[in-house]
Amino acid sequence: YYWPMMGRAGAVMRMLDYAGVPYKHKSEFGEIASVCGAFGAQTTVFAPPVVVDGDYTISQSTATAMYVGKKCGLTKGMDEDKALQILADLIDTFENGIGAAADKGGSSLKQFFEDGEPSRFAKLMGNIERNIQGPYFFGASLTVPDFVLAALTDWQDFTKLERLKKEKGFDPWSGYPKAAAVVAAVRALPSYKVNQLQVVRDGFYAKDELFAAYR
Ligand SMILES: N[C@@H](CCC(=O)N[C@@H](CS)C(=O)NCC(=O)O)C(=O)O
Repeated sequence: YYWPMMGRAGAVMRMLDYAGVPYKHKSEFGEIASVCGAFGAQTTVFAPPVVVDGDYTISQSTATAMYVGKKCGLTKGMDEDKALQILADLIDTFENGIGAAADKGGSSLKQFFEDGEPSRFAKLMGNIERNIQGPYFFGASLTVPDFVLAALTDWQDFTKLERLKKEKGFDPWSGYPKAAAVVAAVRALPSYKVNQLQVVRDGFYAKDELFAAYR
């Protein structure tokens, strides 16, 4: 259950696509509301994405990703405890980091990315980079954190960072070759290209003001 886009459900859908596991994406408001506490349902999950697998229901993008990734067999070489740390680190870097800074405006985003030696962003991304054994987080095989990194990067790139690079010349990923390679590898999967669902729906692209205030 998720809105009609990849958004926070991106990792779950990409893993199911990659593993060839059939699923139904329920994206209408009434369907989403029927399972989410946020919309009044008396369930144990609050907000989308929600995964329902038989009589098992789970939410939170990171928890759903871990549940689905395990079901899809995307665990080869993965240390599950360390993977949970990495998923939380990724949320801190992307949602609580980039996303929260951008919500405060362009100058906050610039400060987050570029102020300090190293910047807060550089410290967070340095940690992510050092967690990638190479070529993927846990070595030779794609596992859950690789798909979560790619989904979070897709969201930030498509909502704002590709435009930021074009207009301001700042490429956040240039200093992190291992992370960039993970994202490129996931984007190059045939299953990634086959699923044409939009990553971002209208209304979620960063506004002109953000770029104007990035100085
Ligand atoms: N921390 C949650 C955030 C969930 C969330 O904010 N979901 C959004 C869509 S991406 C939503 O529709 N929330 C409804 C609400 O909070 O009322 C996660 O990672 O899944």
